[in-house]
Parts: sequence; structure tokens; C-alpha cells
Amino acid sequence: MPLGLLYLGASAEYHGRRACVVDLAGCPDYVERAVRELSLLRPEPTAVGISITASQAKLARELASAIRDHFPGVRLVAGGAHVTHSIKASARQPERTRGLVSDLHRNYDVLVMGDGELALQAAFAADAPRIIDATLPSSEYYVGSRWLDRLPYPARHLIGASGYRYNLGHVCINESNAVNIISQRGCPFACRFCAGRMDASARLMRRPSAAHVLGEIKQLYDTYGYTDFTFYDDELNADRGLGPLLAGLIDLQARLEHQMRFRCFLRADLATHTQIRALAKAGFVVIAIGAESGSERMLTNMGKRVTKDQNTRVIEWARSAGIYTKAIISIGHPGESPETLAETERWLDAVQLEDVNFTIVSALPSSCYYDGAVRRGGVWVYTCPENGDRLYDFGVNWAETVHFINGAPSADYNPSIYTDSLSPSDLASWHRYFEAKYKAHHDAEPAAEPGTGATKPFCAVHAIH
Ligand code: B12
Ligand code: SF4
Repeated sequence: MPLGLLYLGASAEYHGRRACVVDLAGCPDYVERAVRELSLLRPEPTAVGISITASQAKLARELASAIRDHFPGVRLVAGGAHVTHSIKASARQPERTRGLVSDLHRNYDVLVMGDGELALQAAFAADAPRIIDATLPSSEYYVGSRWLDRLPYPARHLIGASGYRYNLGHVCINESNAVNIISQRGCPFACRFCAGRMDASARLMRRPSAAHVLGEIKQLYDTYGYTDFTFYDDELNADRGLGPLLAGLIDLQARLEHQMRFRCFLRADLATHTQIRALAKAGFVVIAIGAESGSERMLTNMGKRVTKDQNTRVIEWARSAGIYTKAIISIGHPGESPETLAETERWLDAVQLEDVNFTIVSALPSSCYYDGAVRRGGVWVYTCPENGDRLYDFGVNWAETVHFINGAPSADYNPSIYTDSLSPSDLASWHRYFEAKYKAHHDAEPAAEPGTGATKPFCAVHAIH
């Protein structure tokens, strides 16, 4: 479920507005569908918010244009990762981001950066500024931990939550009754491929109390009968306050006399054997780790600050605790070569994961690979400070191109990046090779991550009136 929009919907309702959320995930006729849904609203909407990630920017613009045609005078508000990170990146890469930022200014009336629960109300005001920056703790619209504890739970009733049924997103789990939740925001780490990492405010952690999170889980169980939960937190163990949450989950299940199942993302360097056992005891059956590579040089180059041995150790601990591990492997970091990919292959052969996801890196605004690159001979070049290894990027025009890869690349998929020893097509071949070798036996592979139409680009609309 689109948590961001559902939090905004809840906030709008809390402030006495009528809200409508349209989830366009995986919807091929997303423009027609959105216009149709908006046309049914009475009275007509006065404001429409669109949530945008980089790969959706072009689709969102088409949507915005159709909404303007059908509802002249409506206020169009844009928010989400693309808006936040493009504007933030423009301070460091003004030339490179010019097209992205002007595209946003041309097509939307108000741009909201950061969490939108408080900013949304200001975006509706008659005298709303063109940009509302809610990313800084000094902003009156900043959603800090204190606010997260008071925010209403996501308004899942606005999208007919009972119609959503997912599995826990692991190849070993076929039957499930899962929903996604998020228990903290921000990540203090600085992996160089990750969007937002160049921005200090994105590295600030915020979280509600364990009681608030447990209340949401209970509400989801009571209202919709959900028994399985995927935590969308960037890294659940990035926060030191995991103990009360795990104790609360055990207590909740005992009180309800019902066993629940959970999935989360973890950072391997912060995991301990005790923590993994505690997760298993609380009902965690799947963990996903951003292992990224089996090459120490690549792990250094991407600024992961996790070692291959730490990744291996977590997989072993999880296996001994009866938890399935899924690893995310990313291909095409600075200096990637046939040798480093062979190291990754050897590592994957050694750890024998039940499930693994492959992706090819792309340089996203506000990541180190994007903001830290310099233009040379028509391409963007990021150079690792440690050893001079380089990543080359043709530069995706996110405002004009739908560009992302999830799952095996099609024959015509062309990565935007390359290294000194691997061309874009070499990287795509390696990706296909890994998919064939490690995923071919997964006939019953879930088509998408829980809660998403992950294999297709999507947009979402949030209309308020
Ligand atoms: C879970 C997740 C996924 C899931 C589901 C995504 C979903 N939409 O539910 C899956 C696995 C499908 C996925 C896929 C991808 N993802 Co992803 N994903 C995330 C993750 C970890 C959590 C999203 C979430 O639920 N956040 C919680 C909610 C509360 O926050 P939110 O959605 O940002 O919404 C808040 C604000 O942004 C704002 N807001 C949002 N929309 C709007 C609209 C308006 C009008 C307003 C006013 C405010 C507003 O207010 C909201 C409430 O506070 C984020 C990282 C993160 N921590 O956010 C990455 C992230 C969004 N993903 C990212 C990427 C790169 C991808 C992929 C391209 C990866 C790939 N190679 O395939 C694909 C592309 C998907 C697509 N089509 O866009 C990047 C996006 C970067 C960018 N510039 O767009 C992020 C930021 C990770 C990162 N740091 O690099 N992803
Ligand atoms: S990849 Fe994970 S650990 Fe690294 S900066 Fe991004 S969210 Fe944090």
C-alpha cells in the first residue's frame, strides 16, 4: 500500500478535509483511471497531490497535464522522493538538475520537500509558497519523533485496504496475509548509491514510540485481520530502540493468542546473534539485507561500511534461527569488473541464499554518485576517494525517461552507467546471467515486493477537497 499517501490522507482527514487516495500502482491506463476517479468526486476536488519518485517523473507530468485539462483551477501539489531529492541536489549540482527542477516548477503549483503530513495543510492555503521545505528540524512543518507519535495511522480505509493481499515477499513463503507498515524514518548511513545521502536532513532518524507502532499493528489485525507485516523501514536495526518493539510484539501476540509473522530490512554490521534470535522469537520469518556485493573493494567503493564477512555471518545466524534471508545485490559500482562480479558469484555460491534480488545501479539525485560526479567528455564521472575507481554515467533525464530495473532486464534494457572494464551491455549481460543462475529455479517467485506493483512503473494521486 502507498504508505506516504495514506499518511497524507489521514492527516488531511484529521484536519477536517475530505480526502481521496487513488493508488495507480501497476495501472497501465493510470491517466484515464485517475481522471475517472477524480470526476466522480462531489464536490469537485480543489487540490490534487501527486507523489513522485525519479522513475515516475515523466508519468506524473502526463498525469498532471491531464488533470489540469479536466479540472482547470485545481491546485496541483507535488511531493515525494523525486521532488525532495531533485531540489536538494540542485544546491550541489545546479546545472545537472536544472531540467528536473524547472520541470517541477512548470507543472505543479506547490512543491513539498520532505514528509508532507504537516506541510500539506500549508500547501492548501491561499497564500501557499511555491516550495515548502519540511526537511529541516527548524521548519514548522518538520515531522520529528514527537510528531510521529501523534500522527494518525495511515488512512487505509481510503483505498479499500481489504482488497490488498500480499505475501511476505520471499520465495519460500507462498501463502501470506501481509501488509506494509513503517516504524521509523531516515537513515544515518551514507551508502553512495542511495538517494538522499548527500543531504544531512535525510540522515536524521525519527521514530514514534514502540507503543504507537504496536497500536497500528493491533488496529490492522482487529480491522482487517492482517497477521503478517512487512516493515518498510530502511533498516529496522539502524535504531537502538528495537528491544521495546520486539518485547511488545511478543506481548501483543500473547494477548491476541495469535501468532504473527514479520519481515524487515536489516544492516548486517549492526546485527548481533542475540538480536537475530530476538527477532526470531518475536515472529520475524524473513529478513532482507543490502549485501550489495561479494567484493570487499566494491563494498568500500559504494561506502557501504559493511563487510562480506558481516553479511555471511548474518545469513548463518538467521538460518540457525529459522529465519529466511533475502539479499539485495547491486551491480555496477565504481570500478566494477569481471573479477569483482566473479567474487560476488563465489560469495553467492558459498552462502546459498534462498532468495536474492539483483539490480543495476543508477545515479539518483542527492546520492553521492550523482551529486559528487563531474562532467567529462559528455559523461558524468564519479571517482572514489579511496582508490580512484570510477563510475561513468550517461545521465538519465529523469524528467523525460522512465528508467529503472527490477528483475531480469529485457534484451533492450540499457543501463545508464558503466565502468572502466564493463560497458552498459556487459553489465546487463551479467545481470541476466545472475538472474538465470540464481533465480531460474524460483518458478513460484512472487511477482512483486509486498504492497506494490514493483515490476511496473506507477504513480499515485492524492486528491483533497
Ligand atoms: C518500500 C520502498 C520501495 C517499495 C515500494 C515503494 C512504494 N511506493 O511503496 C518497492 C520495492 C516497490 C520500491 C521500488 C523502487 N524504489 Co523504493 N523505496 C522504498 C522505501 C524504502 C520506503 C517508501 C515508503 O513507504 N516510505 C514511507 C513513506 C511514509 O514516505 P514517502 O513515501 O516518502 O512519503 C512521504 C514524503 O515523501 C511526502 N510525500 C510523498 N508523496 C507526496 C505527495 C504530496 C502531494 C506531498 C505534499 C507529500 C508527499 O509525504 C509522505 C508522508 O510523510 C524508500 C526509502 C524511504 N525510506 O522512503 C525507497 C525509495 C522511494 N525507492 C527508491 C528507488 C530508487 C526505487 C526503485 C527505482 C528501485 C529499483 N531499482 O527498482 C524502484 C522504483 C519504484 C518506482 N516505480 O518508483 C528511492 C527513490 C529515489 C528517487 N529519487 O525517487 C528511495 C527514496 C530509496 C533511496 N533512498 O534511494 N521501493
Ligand atoms: S542503503 Fe540502506 S543503510 Fe545505506 S544509506 Fe540507504 S537506507 Fe541507509
